[in-house]
Amino acid sequence: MRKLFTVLFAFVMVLSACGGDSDTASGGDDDSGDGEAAGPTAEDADRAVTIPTHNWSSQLVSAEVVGRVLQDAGYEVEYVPSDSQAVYAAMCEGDVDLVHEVWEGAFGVAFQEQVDAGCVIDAHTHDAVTREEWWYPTYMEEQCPGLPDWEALNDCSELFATAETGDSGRFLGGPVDWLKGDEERVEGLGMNFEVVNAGQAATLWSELDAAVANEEPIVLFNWTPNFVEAVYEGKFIEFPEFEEECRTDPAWGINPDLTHDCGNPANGYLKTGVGQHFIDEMPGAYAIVERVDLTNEALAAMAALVDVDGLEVEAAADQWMADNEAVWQSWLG
Ligand code: TMO
Repeated sequence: MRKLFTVLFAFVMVLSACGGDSDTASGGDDDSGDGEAAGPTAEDADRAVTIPTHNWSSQLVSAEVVGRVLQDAGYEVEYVPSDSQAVYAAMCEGDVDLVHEVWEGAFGVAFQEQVDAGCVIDAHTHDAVTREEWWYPTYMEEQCPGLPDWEALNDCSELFATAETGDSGRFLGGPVDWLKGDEERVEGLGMNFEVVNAGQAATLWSELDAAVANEEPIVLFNWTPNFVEAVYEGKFIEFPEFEEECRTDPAWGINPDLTHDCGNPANGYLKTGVGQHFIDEMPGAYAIVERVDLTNEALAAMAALVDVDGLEVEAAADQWMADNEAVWQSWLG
């Protein structure tokens, strides 16, 4: 019975592939006949795969790597610089095909909204386990006993005060499109801190470097996997443990009147999301994208090639691909 179904299904697939949907004409219907290699199939639309680029190093390098793997298989690729929150609505609308670094802490809410709407598909959970949180260099533990506990940090808030923040401590947050709920957290937990957002990721790293050189107080946004752990010693602040309700239900947690009285997920996911339109229009390309798997080691290495070794994104992708040929070859299937 199962065999019969398989045969019938295959027959229907052949019929529909031959049906020649004119708006999904083949881009790479090669007639070499061997038909084994991954690559554009008769069902793939003749257009470029659109990949968004964002404002942190591992994403830029991995976007380049994913694009080159698709190109290697015969697809065209187009990069679309995108806001890292708005990209999920853009993917729902069909303006980009995939987001291959969906970090739970920053983008879980925006991503899930589109998954719930049915236009974005949760295509893969990467091997990487992620954390995005307030972070300090280890020498702060001498100046501020009790770290990494958040209440200990709050008791030391004056240490972090600057002319800009007056009597409040200064927390250096990431660019505003990495929505972390930092201001809401400060309010929800009643902390004596002011959030100052960096314009770009590079500002985080240059301020960290300058503070470490003189062992000056700093608490800033950081994440893992990243290059930072290989270069600086430090820890994440331990806030009350994350639960989904913390973001939505004021009654949850130690503050009965406000949300965000907790940290970000300590063992967050990293996912690949794709537009349903992409699966429909480019099944061959989707089959490759679905196999892309990023590990903590891969992301940290990609970030380090740019932020430690100073390579341009394209050169970093060259290097990572040369060092990890078996990994990306396996994505080709
Ligand atoms: C999404 N990010 C890794 C910058 O937190």
